Amino acid sequence: MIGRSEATILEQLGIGPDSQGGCDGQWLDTAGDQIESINPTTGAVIGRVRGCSHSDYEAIFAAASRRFASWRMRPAPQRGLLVRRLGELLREYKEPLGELISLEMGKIRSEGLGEVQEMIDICDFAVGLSRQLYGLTIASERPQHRLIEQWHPLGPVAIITAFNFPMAVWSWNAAIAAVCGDVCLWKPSPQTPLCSVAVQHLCNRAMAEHDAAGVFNLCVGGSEAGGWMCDDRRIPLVSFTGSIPIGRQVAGRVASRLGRTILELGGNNGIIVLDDARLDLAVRAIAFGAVGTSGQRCTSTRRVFAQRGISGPLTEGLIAAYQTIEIGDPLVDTTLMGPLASRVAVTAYQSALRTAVEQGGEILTGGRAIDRNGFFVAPTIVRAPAHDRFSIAWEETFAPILYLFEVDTLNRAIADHNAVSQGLSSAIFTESMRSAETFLSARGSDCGIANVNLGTSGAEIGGAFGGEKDTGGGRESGSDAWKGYMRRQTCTVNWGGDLPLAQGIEFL
Ligand code: UN1
Repeated sequence: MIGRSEATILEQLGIGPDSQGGCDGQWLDTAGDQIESINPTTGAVIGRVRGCSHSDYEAIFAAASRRFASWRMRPAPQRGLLVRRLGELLREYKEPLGELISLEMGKIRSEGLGEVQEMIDICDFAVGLSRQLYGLTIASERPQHRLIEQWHPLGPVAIITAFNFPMAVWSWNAAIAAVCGDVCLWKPSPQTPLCSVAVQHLCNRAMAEHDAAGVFNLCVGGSEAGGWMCDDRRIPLVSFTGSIPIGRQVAGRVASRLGRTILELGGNNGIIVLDDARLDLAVRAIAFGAVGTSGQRCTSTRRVFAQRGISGPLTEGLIAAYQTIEIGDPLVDTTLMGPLASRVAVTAYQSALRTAVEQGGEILTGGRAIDRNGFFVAPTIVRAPAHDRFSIAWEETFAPILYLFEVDTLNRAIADHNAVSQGLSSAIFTESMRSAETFLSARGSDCGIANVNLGTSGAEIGGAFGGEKDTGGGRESGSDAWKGYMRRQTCTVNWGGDLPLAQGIEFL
């Protein structure tokens, strides 16, 4: 089946050929640079968005900050109602939103819909959370004293997102921040401005119905706009998703004014497959991890460490699976792999493969750009020499390139797996409890995510999402990641008639 037309999708979402990229509940007449949205499947322009100037940014900030003054005092379960409404709207518009993601970013339709589902899920999670922002009561050492910990809203939060999850990354931050009592300023990737405009339209409706204009704000722009947020002392938290080099700059700039960051940067995710693994599961998981989203998830599988006994059948199984992958228009139902996001990404793919071959890698399947409109490449498997002599595999190339290593032991596999600078997601395939638990133990995977008998990508929103080392250490989404969006206050109340000092100190 062929997907609906570009015009139908845009019309359903209320997006015209020219949009404004600044909004605080009302669309601003923005005066920044015009950003073109390109369809990576065709290379053609989908629409244009006018970015924000510095004075647009100031106007949006002012509205957000005015809203914060009242929003922080609204009871959290009532703040949850705004997010509940947003979740309802996302359900209603799931199809066109998912299809817009495919149009503007290139991921296949079912993954686009899956991305919107992640937004719906995080809204549900945040609504529940709005009644569970618990603090602790701690035993005080002093008589007739009560010692408690409570959590307060932090302030205006900047959310800077990447092209590969052009809607969901925002939601993992914004839904949680909103119930925590923060207001949000979103700077999306300039590669996917229409996705942000579409989501903001829905935010506007939810905010209008809940007297909450200024909670979700949009500020489309390039790196300059991100810089305004990083350097703005009025913004206590910058949540940044993107590359390690830019993340380093963000971390430095925000830290120099002693602000907080939540960083979700690059991954270089590996899967260990031991001789006793279920081959069928491993093949499917690796294929989805390496080829899904055309290898452009930060959780994409990039390295496989196969034990010697299973390496042959695994390699054959993967090559066979790759032959069945249909590449093409991401809105066509049978397509399993769409284009890369840009021409630059195609060049990076080609250059990584050149280096891989120079360093002794052998291309087993794929290995070339596809000659057609748009930014298409063939998914590629490279048989790699020893990990420590193959430095191209230490880098994250945002493309469907999989490096296969052969290892003798679990210990060798873990050592090689952990030898890279990134630490986002990891997995092992084995039927042995001891091997699986070793991988999950303190001497096992050093990543923020470690899975057994499933792949590296496709995490659920209920867990905390993020990674260690150069991945940046931030956690978003579920579990107790909400604490990153609030300020903790320790309060001691003396309800007695005396003034005992802690640590038994006598004074006056
Ligand atoms: C990303 O690629 O930036 O675990 C996030 C996953 C998705 C999130 C990916 N839930 O693959």
